Amino acid sequence: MTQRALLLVDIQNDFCAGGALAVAEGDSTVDVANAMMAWCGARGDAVVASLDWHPADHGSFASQHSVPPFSQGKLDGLEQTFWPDHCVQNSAGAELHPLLRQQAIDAVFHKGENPLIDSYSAFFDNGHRQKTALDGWLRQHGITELIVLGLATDYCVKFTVLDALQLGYQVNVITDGCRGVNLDPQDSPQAFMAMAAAGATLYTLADWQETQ
Ligand code: VGL
Ligand code: ZN
Repeated sequence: MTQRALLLVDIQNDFCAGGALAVAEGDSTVDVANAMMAWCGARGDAVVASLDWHPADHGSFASQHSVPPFSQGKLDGLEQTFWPDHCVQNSAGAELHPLLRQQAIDAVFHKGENPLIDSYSAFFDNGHRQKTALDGWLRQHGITELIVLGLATDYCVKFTVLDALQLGYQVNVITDGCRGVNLDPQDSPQAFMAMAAAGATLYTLADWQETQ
């Protein structure tokens, strides 16, 4: 038996309805997350969550560069989309969605705290310069397999999944538990294709519950 963990990516108010960087249907990830937490809880699987957790002057914010939100530029030498201010540390927008069953979460991992670089992946910043505590925690708990869902498909879910695969985890993605920003409407389907091509297995919640 492999040790498994459910990883909930950035299911925060700012990515949901009314939030600063609201993703279409972002809220609909919550029911899927709660269903998966119940499923995993019943089997003794760990549940962890990542939080996008930016200082108010984060370099990924368009406001810091006097450019329009969603414009493209460079940050620390890397291609960067400049976002509306979002997930500012300790703000209401950075809190987990109120309907998420938070009591079932064993550990929370913050990312995006360094104002000089963005961090889509829950494991590394975008330059792969610094690691979060997530990989160490998973290894300490003997976890080798992940089930991933959350926000946003085309950014934080995608890069979290690609890093997890590179780190050697077996990765399952619950696709209907994810929603994307979709600056281009093809971004989410392409992100799922990239995850699958890199070795992730894609399931709907119903597929997962039927086959596992
Ligand atoms: C995210 C854009 C900026 C995400 C975070 O959670 O996917 N996207 N910061
Ligand atoms: Zn962010």
